[in-house]
Amino acid sequence: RELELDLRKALALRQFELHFQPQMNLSTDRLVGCEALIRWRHPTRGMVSPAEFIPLAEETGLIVPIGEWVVRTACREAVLWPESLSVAVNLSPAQFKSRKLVEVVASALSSSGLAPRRLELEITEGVLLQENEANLATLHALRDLGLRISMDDFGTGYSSLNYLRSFPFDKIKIDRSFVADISTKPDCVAIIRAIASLGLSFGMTTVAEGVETADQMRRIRDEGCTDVQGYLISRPVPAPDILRLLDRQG
Ligand code: G
Ligand code: G
Ligand code: MN
Ligand code: NA
Repeated sequence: RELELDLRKALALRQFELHFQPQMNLSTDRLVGCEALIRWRHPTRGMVSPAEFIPLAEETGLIVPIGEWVVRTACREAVLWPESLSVAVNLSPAQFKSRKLVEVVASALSSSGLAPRRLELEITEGVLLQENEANLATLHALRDLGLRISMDDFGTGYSSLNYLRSFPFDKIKIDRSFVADISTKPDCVAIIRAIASLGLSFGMTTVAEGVETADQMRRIRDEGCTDVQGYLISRPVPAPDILRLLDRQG
């Protein structure tokens, strides 16, 4: 496959970029962190979406070197930001199978000089679904480095609630499908309220994802989520734009 051959060369040819999407705290209305999202600038296809190439990178194992580049680059950028801002990196299931993961993350932290508490790793339920014991041990080893762990896309997989018992996450990211319908569907309001309350009981931050309208934001505030992320705050942007957003907030 042509895309696969191109993907093998993309790292060496420096075709990847990281964009960052800010997250805002709802009690202070200030930016508290950014999620790093990879972008592939392909020489002929233009920007290829990670939704397209991350699955391919997973199948081929290329996610391991690409993921290493992501975490190193994210730490190097975040160390230039104010200390109040954290950076979140997405990890996919195949990265958890790599023996090197903990070592790579530790090395990214120490070589960048980023304080470990400013790094967040986002995992989806798929990670815990596979090889439960080994993956739990990896999660604990990562946590022992001093960083934070988020459960991404919460509410979309199976037995989400059980995962909250098996591992103490620092943050729950409420899947944007619930947010998308919050203005029109009472059941989505009820689900978001329940997750916010669960987060409060467990001492976890709750971030509503995909917030696009002022009405969604108002409802999310009312339901007790602690943070928001979405186009209403900002689209994912290159690192220099994050510094401009911070300037504007004063
Ligand atoms: O940014 P965008 O909405 O196009 O991202 C699409 C998907 O790709 C999301 O599910 C996101 O979590 C995933 N993704 C983006 N960047 C990374 C990355 O660096 N590593 C992994 N594993 N997934 C990523
Ligand atoms: O799976 P994960 O939650 O990591 O994916 C994040 C994805 O969500 C990114 O691809 C990002 O571009 C996208 N995203 C971020 N904010 C919004 C939003 O407000 N609306 C929509 N539709 N997508 C968003
Ligand atoms: Mn994510
Ligand atoms: Na998500």
